[in-house]
Order: sequence, then C-alpha cells, then structure tokens
Amino acid sequence: MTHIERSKGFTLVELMVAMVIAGLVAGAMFMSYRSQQDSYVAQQEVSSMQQNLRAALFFMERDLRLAGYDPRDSGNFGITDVTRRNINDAADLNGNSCVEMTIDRPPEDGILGGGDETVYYCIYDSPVAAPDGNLDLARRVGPRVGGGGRQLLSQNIIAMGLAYAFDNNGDKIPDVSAGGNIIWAFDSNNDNLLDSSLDTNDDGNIDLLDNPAGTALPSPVALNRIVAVRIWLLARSDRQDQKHLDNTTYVVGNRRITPNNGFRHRLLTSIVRCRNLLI
Ligand SMILES: [Ca+2]
Ligand SMILES: [Ca+2]
Ligand SMILES: [Ca+2]
Ligand SMILES: [Ca+2]
Repeated sequence: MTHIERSKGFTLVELMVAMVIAGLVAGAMFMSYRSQQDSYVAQQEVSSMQQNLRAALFFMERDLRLAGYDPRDSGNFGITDVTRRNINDAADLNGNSCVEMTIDRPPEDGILGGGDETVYYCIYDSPVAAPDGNLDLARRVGPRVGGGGRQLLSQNIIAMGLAYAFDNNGDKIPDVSAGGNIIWAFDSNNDNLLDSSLDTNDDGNIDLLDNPAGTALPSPVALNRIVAVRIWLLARSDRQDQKHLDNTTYVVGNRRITPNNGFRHRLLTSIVRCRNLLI
C-alpha cells in the first residue's frame, strides 16, 4: 500500500540532485560555448590580420616589380630611398624600413613626373590627425615634398623590414657572400647607401641567430645596383586577448620585436625581383 503513495512526486532530495545535475550540464554547455566563442573570435582576428597582410603585400609587390621601369633608358628611375623613418616620416635609425621608388609611367618620356611616378611605403599611425596608437601601413603617391600625403593602405601593420639584393660587380647575378648565399643588405646608418648584410652568420637565413647590427659590406652599395627586395611585414590583431600572451621575438629585417602583450601577431615575408633593375 505505501509504495503507491510514494510514486506521486519527487522528494526534496531528488529535486536537489536533479537541480545540481541540470546546473552542471548548463555550466558545461556555457563553458563549451565560451571556449567556442573565444576560438571563433581568435580565428576572426587571425583571418583579418591575414587579409591586411595580403592586401599590403599585393600592392607592394606590384609596385616593386615596376620599380625602375624606364623604357627610354634615361637612368632617371629606380629605388630612390631606403632610409629608415619614424611614424612622422622623419629619418630615424630606430624607425621602420621604408622604400621609395620611381616608375616612368605613360607617356614614358624618360622624365620623372611629379604625379604618380613616385611611390613610397612606410609605417605610420592612421588617422594622422588623430592617431589611435595602432600602427598602419601607408602608401604615398607623388614626391615627399609637394606630392600627395600618406594614404592608409593596410591597418594594424606594426612593423616593416626591407633588405636588398644587389649586383655590384655587374655580372647580372645577385652578389653572394663568402658562403655562397645571396647578400641581403640594408642601410645601417641612413645615408641611403646599402652597407651591411643581415645574414651575419652566413647560413642563408635571416633569423634570431644573426646579429641585428649586420656585417659590414666591403664597400657601400648604391641603390641603382639593387635587383631584388625582401619584405617583412608584422601584423597585429585589432584587440588584445586577456588569456593570450605573445612573447615571441619576431625578426623584421634588422629589428627584433618582442610584443609581450595579449595581441596576436602574424609575420609575412616575401621576395620581389625588380624586373626593371639591372637583371
Ligand atoms: Ca615620365
Ligand atoms: Ca592607427
Ligand atoms: Ca649606409
Ligand atoms: Ca643567418
């Protein structure tokens, strides 16, 4: 008889057990949702960084391939400025690599025009009128003085490194080191002449094993000997992730950058052969 009455409802203990189980399930679901949401946000950040890098590289490669285009053989076109500059576009040994090049565009008169025949890339902080502390990549068309201003090309590109292969002995082949590796040179003292190699241990790689000060070349090399450009672009995510710490040291040309913060970073490198320079 008594067992019939018992089946009519739940006891307090049963209810409490059920509630605890339901709570655990809900908690697990929430945690799983949170972790999926976090990884979704991280993926979004990474893919947006990669888009910024790809866009930047697309334009840089296109312009550098045309650098020095000079169908009339006037000798008036080439890579014209490799000095490092700060975000205000002033010469600065601690700044980023920058590059200015000239191209003889139609009507291809052999004369450097004031318009779109000069192209320049540098790191700055857009918008210039109200910098937000997130560095960006700028492209400027026209000469530095009296030309167009720096235009935003790609957001959240925080560092750019550039190095140059050259043919100084005129054999139409990029000059190599004692170890037989192509010499990737930079301008260590901002006099607009290449003077040092980045691969200081001459193993064919430019990485943390090399001395960022570079190894001096036997003699400085003029920019009209350049045949190829090596590019490093370091992108940063838009937002910091509190659970993330990026303490990687990135090699960006002659600079070593260790963020030590919650932003995510991606480093992209590329080599562009300048079709119109020497070889
Ligand atoms: Ca022209
Ligand atoms: Ca900015
Ligand atoms: Ca120099
Ligand atoms: Ca090396």
